[in-house]
Amino acid sequence: MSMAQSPEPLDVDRESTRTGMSKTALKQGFLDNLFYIQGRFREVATPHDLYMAAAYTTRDRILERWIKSAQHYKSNQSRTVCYLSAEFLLGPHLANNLVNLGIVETATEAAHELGLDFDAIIAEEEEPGLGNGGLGRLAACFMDSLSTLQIPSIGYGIRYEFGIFDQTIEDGWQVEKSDNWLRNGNPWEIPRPKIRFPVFYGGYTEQYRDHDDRTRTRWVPAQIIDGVAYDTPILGYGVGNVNLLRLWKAEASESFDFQAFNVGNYYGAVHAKIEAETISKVLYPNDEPEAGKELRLKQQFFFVSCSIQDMIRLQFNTVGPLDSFAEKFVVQLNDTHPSLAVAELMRLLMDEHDMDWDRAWDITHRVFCYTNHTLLPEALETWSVSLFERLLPRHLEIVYEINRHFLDEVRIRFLGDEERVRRMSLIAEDGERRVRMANLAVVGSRAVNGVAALHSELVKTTLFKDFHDFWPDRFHNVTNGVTPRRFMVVANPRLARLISETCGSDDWIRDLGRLRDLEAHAMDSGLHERWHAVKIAAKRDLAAWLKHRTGVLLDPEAIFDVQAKRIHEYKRQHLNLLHIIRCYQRIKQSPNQDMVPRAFIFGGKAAPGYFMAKLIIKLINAVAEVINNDPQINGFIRVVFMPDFNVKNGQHLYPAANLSEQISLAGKEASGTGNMKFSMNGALTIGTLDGANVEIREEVGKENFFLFGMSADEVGQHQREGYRPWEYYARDAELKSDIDLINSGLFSHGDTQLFRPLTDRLVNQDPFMVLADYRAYIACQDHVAEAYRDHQHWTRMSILNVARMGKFSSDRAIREYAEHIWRTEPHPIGL
Ligand code: 6GP
Repeated sequence: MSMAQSPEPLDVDRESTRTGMSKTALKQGFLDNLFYIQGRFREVATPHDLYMAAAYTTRDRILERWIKSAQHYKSNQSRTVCYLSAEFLLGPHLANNLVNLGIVETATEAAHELGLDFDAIIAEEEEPGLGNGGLGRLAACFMDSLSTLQIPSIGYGIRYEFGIFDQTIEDGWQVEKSDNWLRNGNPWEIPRPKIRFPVFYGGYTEQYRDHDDRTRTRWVPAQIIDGVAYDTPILGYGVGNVNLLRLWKAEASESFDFQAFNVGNYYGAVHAKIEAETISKVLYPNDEPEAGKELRLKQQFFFVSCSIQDMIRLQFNTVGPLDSFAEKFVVQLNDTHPSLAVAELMRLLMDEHDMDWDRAWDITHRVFCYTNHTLLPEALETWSVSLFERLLPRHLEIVYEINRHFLDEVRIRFLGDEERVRRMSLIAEDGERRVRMANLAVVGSRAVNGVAALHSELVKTTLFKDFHDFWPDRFHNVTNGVTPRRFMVVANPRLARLISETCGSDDWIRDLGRLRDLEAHAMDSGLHERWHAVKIAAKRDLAAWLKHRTGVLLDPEAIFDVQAKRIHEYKRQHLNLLHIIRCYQRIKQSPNQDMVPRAFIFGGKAAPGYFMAKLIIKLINAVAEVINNDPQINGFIRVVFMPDFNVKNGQHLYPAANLSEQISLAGKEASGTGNMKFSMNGALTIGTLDGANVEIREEVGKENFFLFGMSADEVGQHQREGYRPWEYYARDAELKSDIDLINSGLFSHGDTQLFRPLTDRLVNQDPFMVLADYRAYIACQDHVAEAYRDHQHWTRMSILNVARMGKFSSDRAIREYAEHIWRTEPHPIGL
């Protein structure tokens, strides 16, 4: 090592290279990290080395705050929110952490002075895709808000070695590639090899007499696996608080079976290790999945058991005796995936910590709260009793016992109503006996909430009606929100700057209600011009990005009409497609008509086993190919499918959209959060009265929202009266001709069968009532096009959409949880 290659000492004065926020300190810190951690000097550093050095330099500054937070929380015995979630879809860390540290500009200048391309460094980061979408991304927004609101909290989940698959498009079809996100190392996590808990599976239970001669139960497992903690610091915006995301990795308790090794069975000796590690190997790629997979149940128990054991350890380390466990901790169950926690806490309190049933139950049912994220029946988890018993024999006993106590109460309240008892039971008895995880979560929790007003209402009146009759006070609504740090400041810095300049401050970033200050300027033509310029710039960026990745060139003057979310029939990407085909046919029929140019942009992954969703992707690409290459269309409308929609790529999409497609069948989308992200970035929404759309429309004003389609009530009524989609097909000539065009083979090189499963399903079954809403959707899209012609007016609506989005900050959502559900207080950590 020659001296010339070691980091050049800069004048850092008293400022530490690890904590200093000045440009000089950042530069020195960066060079030190490049040299001492990556073992590189400038001349030979790869882009990845530069990214790693930037990440460590940022992390150093977060760690200092983290230690302070941890010390404060410990000595104050702060009440702690534990957010249990099988998924955390975090998105890239670097840019977000720089924003939350408040050093974006300094860091950019520092990089510039070192001769580095900072945008390229930021783009180098591979995002941890530890979630499917909906509830996983919500968990990530909530972590950001918990820290920003200075609420002590721990996110608990699984450190999947492979996250959600990377999507590529080949010949128009989705192809899944494994997501090896840890391949190049993860600078944001800190392994804690000493924070390790045994997790049991299988075996049997037995009774024994303890030293006081009481009969007790113990679980003799067949398999023991270790869970090891990996911690990621989550920094709040502009505060000293750093909370913890603790993800568990599965390891064999002994990495080598020496017995087997000694008898010469080398492969057999490592087998146990491999088997153990499968548990945290891969995320199930199903949004709202169908239950049934043994490994998934193992995963759920794995992270739940580690997390509860960890809480008990923390309880002993801070407060002491377990009696005050429910005062120290509140556990939020993110959907039913972690609901085994109810039985696991009971087991640990009784079997390991000597409590009797009543005391253990008193603590347990005060600890848990449960959020429901879907009404779709196929997503409601149940496990066959036989599988459950084989993997978790002790938990089955506990579930039965909870059920016995619970159903006794039901019987006393509703004398003779055995039908109700049957419906409310934790065990489904019709057909194969199954454990109902949602019922377990409701019975084990003191609060249950839905994620938007309409959804929470439907939870009370349909899904959990019996439970609501029984415990009306247990049910709440907390409408979802998203973090404006990532989805405005990081994703759309131009817009953020314009808003701050217009409002005279950047307070809106921590208090999104302040966006209302924009309203006073909504008529200001100067602002209109700048607003429009910001949008056009984002559209140009996206167009360049898409051109590079797909070869399709979009016209930045066209309406950017975007639908980006998981591909699912209930979200109705195919309704959007029918409109595109309508536009195409209109141009073909009268080529000279005066139409507003549009770019239709799709993004989203389909579950690998969901045939219909994959066929929809194929159809989008097939329609794109024909329309984009038709000389008569001449680029007037364009269709493009953005491959691999994830958090990072989404950040290119939200700022560039003019129109946000939120067109699910009313009653099916619990909330949606993409709807919020688009609107915050100045897109107008075309949508049904579903999920949070209802509240978005209330906030932005009905004149600034394109509403169409049946309401949830109308959907129900129509279904009760008998829905016959073929009648719509037969009666509406345009609809018929759009569907017939798909069947004609035009989009499939003459193959008239390829899309038949899709069109047949629409005409014959149409479970998500695409045809019933078709006419209203087309009419509404015509309004959109007309409205877009008046640029001034459109821009004004766009400004008002942003100005009125305050409610949809995840800070507001977390404040509501804290006040009404968790009863937690902020613990500010000074800077
Ligand atoms: C999703 C819902 O589909 C979506 O509407 C909602 O915005 C999101 O959760 C966050 O609340 N549901 C899921 O992701 C899911 O897996 C079991 O539900």
